[in-house]
Amino acid sequence: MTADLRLFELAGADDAIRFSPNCWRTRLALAHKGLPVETVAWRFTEKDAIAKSGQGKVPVLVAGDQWLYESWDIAEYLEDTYPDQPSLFGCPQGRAAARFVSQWASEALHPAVARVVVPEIPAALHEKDKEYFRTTREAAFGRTFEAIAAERDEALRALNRTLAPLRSTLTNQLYVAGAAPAYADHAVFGAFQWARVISPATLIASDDPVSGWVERMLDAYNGLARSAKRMANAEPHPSTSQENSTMNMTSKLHPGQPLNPITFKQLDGGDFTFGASGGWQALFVIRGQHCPICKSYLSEIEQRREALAALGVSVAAVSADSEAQTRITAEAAKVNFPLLYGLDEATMHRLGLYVSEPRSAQETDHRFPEPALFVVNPQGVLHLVDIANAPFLRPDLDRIVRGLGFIIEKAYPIRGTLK
Ligand SMILES: N[C@@H](CCC(=O)N[C@@H](CS)C(=O)NCC(=O)O)C(=O)O
Repeated sequence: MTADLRLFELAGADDAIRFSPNCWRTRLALAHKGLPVETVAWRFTEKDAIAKSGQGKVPVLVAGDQWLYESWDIAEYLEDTYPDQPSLFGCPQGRAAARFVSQWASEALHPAVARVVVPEIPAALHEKDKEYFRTTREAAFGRTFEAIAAERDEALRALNRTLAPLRSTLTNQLYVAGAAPAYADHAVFGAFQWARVISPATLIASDDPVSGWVERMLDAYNGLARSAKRMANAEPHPSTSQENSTMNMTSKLHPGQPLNPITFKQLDGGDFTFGASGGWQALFVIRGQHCPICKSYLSEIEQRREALAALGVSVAAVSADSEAQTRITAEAAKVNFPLLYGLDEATMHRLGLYVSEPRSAQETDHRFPEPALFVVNPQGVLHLVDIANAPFLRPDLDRIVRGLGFIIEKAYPIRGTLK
């Protein structure tokens, strides 16, 4: 049985603007545990509403007759009260390490992000909070908001330096907690969600490994953080948004970096995720049902499927075809590995694929990718990349099998990682 849980969360003038980094930690921890919660919009000056907790800050979680506060203490409470739900820490050592990560975020990351976003917070606040916020924060900074805003460029450079250990960690693993998100991620990500909800500032470059992780965290827990309301000025302008610019040019993926897992559709109706299986995965991008070379190449892959499986490498192929077109391919090619569909144009650009316009309506009825091969390792890191611009360019499959055997047996390093 779960007690009814109520979470007091900091809100702006608009109830739906929830921007506290500490409250986001708790929201994500509750989602991780799969616990339903009623959230209550709370404002800085509404100290009475949380007086029963014996202090004046949020998050405050009300669980039955207990009034809990301090994001870390709430995380421990959730872990210990709901031990059968997915763990926030994994093990005692994981708990201790998560505590350090949470402290690092509170003591190093939050102040660094605050220098960038604090001057923008008053615009979001309820009238009754504005004076309180300015007075307390200017006293804490020892400077006016105007003086803080004037140092923005230096604040961004300092933030960039603060992020160094997070960046190097996420260069080698998908999440702070390892292969899947857990409390260490919630504790750090709260700061990025704070900035995302409140500020138009771009804290990190789109090719920064931290940026890929932020995207993964936005998608985690059914897109809980991504679906949060943002201040209107925090929404990216259409002409400068990353999504928009990547629609106009291909981007280059970097081997050696975690690949944001991508979900495609399977013909049996289920989803297939590439990039987070915990094993070696090879994904062949094919042009589609209209391409005879794809058909014969699929058969050639099928002939090596068992050899690859013996190495621990699973295989799938994906195209931009419809389900109906993919069924025709499946019947013609007779392969025993997943033939996936649902590769949309945004994903083609994100993967850096070359994209073609059909030469005529007879060729096919949609834009399609030229061939490519991606291999990710059990850590979800991109290990091999081959991207072609024409149907005749396909990697030699026997070399691929031998190469993967060599890579796996000898722990051969990822090549081509310099930028
Ligand atoms: N260490 C606390 C910090 C909580 C905290 O500073 N919360 C802010 C919102 S992010 C707050 O409620 N501030 C109220 C105030 O400044 O009066 C935690 O991790 O929960």
